[in-house]
Amino acid sequence: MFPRDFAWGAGTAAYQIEGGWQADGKGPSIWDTFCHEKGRVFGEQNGDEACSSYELWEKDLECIQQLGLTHYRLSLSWARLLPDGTTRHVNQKGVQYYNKVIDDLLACSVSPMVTLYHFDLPQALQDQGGWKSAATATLFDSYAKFCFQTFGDRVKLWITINEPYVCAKLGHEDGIHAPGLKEPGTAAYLVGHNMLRAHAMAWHSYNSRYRTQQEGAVSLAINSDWLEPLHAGRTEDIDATERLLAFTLGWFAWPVFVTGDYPEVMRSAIDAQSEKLGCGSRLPSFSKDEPAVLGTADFFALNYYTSRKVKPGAGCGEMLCMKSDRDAGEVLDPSWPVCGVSWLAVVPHGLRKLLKYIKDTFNNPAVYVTESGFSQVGPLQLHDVQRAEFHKDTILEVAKALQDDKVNVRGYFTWSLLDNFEWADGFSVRFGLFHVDFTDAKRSRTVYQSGREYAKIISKYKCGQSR
Ligand code: GBH
Repeated sequence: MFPRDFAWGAGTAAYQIEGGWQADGKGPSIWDTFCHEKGRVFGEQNGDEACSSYELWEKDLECIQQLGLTHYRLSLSWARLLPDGTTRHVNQKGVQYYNKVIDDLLACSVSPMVTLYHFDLPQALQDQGGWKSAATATLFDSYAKFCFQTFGDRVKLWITINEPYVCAKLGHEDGIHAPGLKEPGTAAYLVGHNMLRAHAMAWHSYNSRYRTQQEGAVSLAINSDWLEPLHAGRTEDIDATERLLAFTLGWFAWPVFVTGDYPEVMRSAIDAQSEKLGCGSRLPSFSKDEPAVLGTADFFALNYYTSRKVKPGAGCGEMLCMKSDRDAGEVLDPSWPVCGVSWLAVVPHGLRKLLKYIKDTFNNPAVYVTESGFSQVGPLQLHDVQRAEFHKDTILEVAKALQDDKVNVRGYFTWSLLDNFEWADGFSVRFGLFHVDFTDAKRSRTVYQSGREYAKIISKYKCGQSR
């Protein structure tokens, strides 16, 4: 059912697991700052220690081996490597840490997939305007080149930026992620734009300087729900679905995979709203003098969690906001169970549909499902039957996408290897295949039933029949 070289992975992100927020010369990131402010995160929690993976990497490696993963997706902390965000000063201790992680993985025949940016901008760069500033994109490119140069002899799968949508919207429109800005209807578009520029520059750097020697692949990870009109035959719902898709998946996938520019539907909706409110358009344009953004992905990296039904939405009155621009309301189908966090309706078959859509819309790219996960809240249940079922069902949908729809799926990464710091929800939401005891100084890791089941699936297919 699965190709021989299919990637069976699990993922984590630096701020969510490492801890060691001030260890060995690491600079602060926007998540350090954000969590240390009152009222930002559930229970005033923070990632100061998290899973202590900076100290306990060997324990993570044991988990990885216990699952039999072929791939492990981790992110690098920019501020651990470059404390002030620039290559003026390199923190060698940080370099040593990631060198050890990468070398240990390879020694165990596990291939690393490395994300350069998973929400944790160096605070020093935020102080100079953060992602709203065009200069941050250039500094990201320097950081990316530094990482390709330092680790690219061993890392063959790169993700530049994880979920630019989440950084832009949750960080700058809603203010519920770092840097906690609430500038509705303006900042998110600017941030998204600079992130696309940053990604494109880094891809071009890899392409022109490192690809020939290192022979790796570079992309960005795009999160998307599967969206369907609330009423299949109703024009308003169909239009609203098209708009919401353009403002989420399309926002980043269209420039990179289709036209080099934002979806027409997105631009015209923003322009129309701008005119109504008597302000200029807020969606930036790509300059012809800069490296093209079109064609800057060697594969499609998809983070999939859930699905939505869509109808025209309520805006925010006369105010400027993305909600009014996109004019789409999201509804859950009553047949979809909601488990754990309120946004996560369990819809494995949505992934198959989304994969088919990606194949048809983006010219049949190689696709990695770089995140797929299921959360647990409330009392700890190590016997997490629902999560085990979720991964089994979702992997079955991937198999159907491969076999019946001929989607070129190359891998599946569960989110997450470990229970970890779940951003604004702190430690109250658990996504791991291993439980981490955050009350224990040793941060002991215990496998969930879902971890055992995932290991069985992997061992069944890892060296299984080739197609
Ligand atoms: C992923 O994003 C992240 O990459 C990962 O770090 C994280 O741990 C994982 O999700 C689990 O959350 O709060 O109602 O505004 C997934 C995409 C998009 C899902 C934003 C949650 C927020 C809904 N996320 N969405 S709400």
